[in-house]
Amino acid sequence: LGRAVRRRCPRGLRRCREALLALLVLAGLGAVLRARSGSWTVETRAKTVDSVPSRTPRSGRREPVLSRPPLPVDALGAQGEAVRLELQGEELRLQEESVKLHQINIYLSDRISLHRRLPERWNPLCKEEKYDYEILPKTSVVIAFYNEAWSTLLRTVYSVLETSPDILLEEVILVDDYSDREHLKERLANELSQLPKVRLIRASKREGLVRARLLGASVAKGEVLTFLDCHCECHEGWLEPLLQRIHEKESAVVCPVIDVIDWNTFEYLGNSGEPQIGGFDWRLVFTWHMVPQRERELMRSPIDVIRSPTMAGGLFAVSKRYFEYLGSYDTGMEVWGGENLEFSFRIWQCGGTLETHPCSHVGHVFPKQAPYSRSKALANSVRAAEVWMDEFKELYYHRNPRARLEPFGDVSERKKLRAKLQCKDFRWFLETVYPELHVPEDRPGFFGMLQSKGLRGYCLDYSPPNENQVDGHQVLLYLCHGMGQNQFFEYTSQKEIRYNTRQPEACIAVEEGKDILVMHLCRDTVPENQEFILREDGTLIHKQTRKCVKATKTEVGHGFAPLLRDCTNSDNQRWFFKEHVS
Ligand code: LR7
Ligand code: MN
Repeated sequence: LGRAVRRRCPRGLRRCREALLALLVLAGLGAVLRARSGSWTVETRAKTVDSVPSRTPRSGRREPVLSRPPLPVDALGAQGEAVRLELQGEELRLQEESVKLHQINIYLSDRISLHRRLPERWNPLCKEEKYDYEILPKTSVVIAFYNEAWSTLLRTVYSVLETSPDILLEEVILVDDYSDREHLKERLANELSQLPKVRLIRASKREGLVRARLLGASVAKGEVLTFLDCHCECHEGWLEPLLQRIHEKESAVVCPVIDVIDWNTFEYLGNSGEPQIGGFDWRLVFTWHMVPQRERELMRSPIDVIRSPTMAGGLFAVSKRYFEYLGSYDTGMEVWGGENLEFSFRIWQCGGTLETHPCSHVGHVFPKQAPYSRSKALANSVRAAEVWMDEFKELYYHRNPRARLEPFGDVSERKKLRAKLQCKDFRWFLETVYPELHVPEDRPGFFGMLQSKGLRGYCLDYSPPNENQVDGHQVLLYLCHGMGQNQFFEYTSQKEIRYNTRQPEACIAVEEGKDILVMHLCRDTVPENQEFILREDGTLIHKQTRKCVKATKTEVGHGFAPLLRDCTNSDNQRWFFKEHVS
């Protein structure tokens, strides 16, 4: 199992007091000027290389708050490798029970050191970077938690203390969002009171992650707020790049690269390649993307910051002052969900930038499935849509008609904030920040459920076995449910039938010699086999084969599928779009 744990000595340190003083004065002056002017100066893309004018020699790494205790050679998962315990009987039962309760293999987590060291998974260039430790702002790390398991929570805390330079860490604020598990009461308070710089505060009712984080932020003393989830492990050197960037550009909100820690084996799946950036689909679900070429061209080196349209939500650093200027969070959001897109839209539309720093890596345990109810996510997303998306919110409502009916409370304060900060509109955001996102046309009468006239109550339905792999599978017919999602299609002026609720977007296609409809990825120029003619009488003709789409009995799915047949004028060959079931 375990291998010897390598330990490195910190490199030599150097000081640069004068530079510190001069910069402090300048920074202070800048702060006063900006605060006075009332609006935030929108800076151009300041870059790591040339934004620090006089290059004072930067010092090497600094001592962390706590040093890592040495690990036994055979310690489980000590190097981030996958661990699979060979269990039987009672032990196996306990492991399964822990997975049921936390959706994470806590039985295993409890057996992995709280002080393990992650293997290095950053771009080797990151190691060469030097930082002006005396000049960088200090940060308060804010970690909200709700009913988290002991070992994942404590491992998060230790990893922050053991990877963050003492000089940069103001404090770690843990916010207990009204957990009811016994181990998080006295026992946790006692444990944390032994640790330097760690504070524990408790909500007096369940606040949800937005207000819990704000509770932490409200007592934070650091100049920068760094938010983390409560089941993270920080990689060596994770903090400096975030603070360095905010030091250069106060209106930059900076995310680390989020590496996966496997919920079952606790394997650390970090990699040193190009990180992914955040987007969303028209259900307002967060998505990951490759870095687009246009952004790559702006980068001066592989370890330059990468601008990202959205963030996953849990892990980011922001200047406290800028966070407050931007209106922190929408406190009308409950429990979980939506706040990440809302904040992302707000950052961009109101003049900030959202970036990922390739040199900052933090591992996050992605649970098997959600460990608690996330039913508030819908209302939270609606709040985000109502305040920030202008007319584009309709594209969301079309694809999720239930959202339109969801009570979402009062957003008038948030709209006032938007007006006060003179934020740009959503069209600007789409065109400038996220041009890769295809914007549907949604022409009246050409989107929604595609219902069969002959086979009454049946609609085109696409439910690929894997959410993230939308292409290649057959389109079937199921009873119309009127909830958008997997029964939502759009017929475009390019004559495609697009399945454009999620990403990547897929289009209905017919493969050579076949009579079934399948999904292929959409293309900029519509391939012949993806072209359909929808006549006014509802006849749907596949242009290349001149055949008609017919609701037909089959062996698959619920027994019906759209198949290509010779055109006969029957009602089973007629189709019409409907927005709602009536
Ligand atoms: O009611 C709650 N109160 C809380 O304090 C619910 C949650 N929380 C805490 C919770 O204990 C955790 O520390 O808030 C944090 C986030 O909750 P998770 O870990 O259950 O969320 P997640 O990791 O599944 O979800 C991602 O999206 C969320 C949207 O609301 C938040 O923004 C999470 O922070 C975010 N996590 C990440 O970005 C990590 C990477 C995941 C991805 C992609
Ligand atoms: Mn999480």
